[in-house]
Amino acid sequence: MSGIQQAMSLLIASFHKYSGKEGDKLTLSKVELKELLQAELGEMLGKASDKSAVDRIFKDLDSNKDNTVDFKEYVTLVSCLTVMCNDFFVKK
Ligand SMILES: [Ca+2]
Repeated sequence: MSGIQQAMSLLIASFHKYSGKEGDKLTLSKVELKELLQAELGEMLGKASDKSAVDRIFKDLDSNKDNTVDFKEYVTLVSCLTVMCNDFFVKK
């Protein structure tokens, strides 16, 4: 597999690792999102562990307002963070 294909399959696997924990297996609840943020993006997001930050991120990501974060909404987070990382390295 190419690097991008590997990244894609890791993104998919990482989502399902958390989305399958409770409720709908294909979406992230707020609890699942919090676990994902802390375990996978903790060092990047820093204060994502505090409750108001998680609430805000969840609200921002849930663009269709169905109170869950589906795969498409999750990919939006990952792509925004990826763009931010790229900007950081390009400007360095
Ligand atoms: Ca949603």
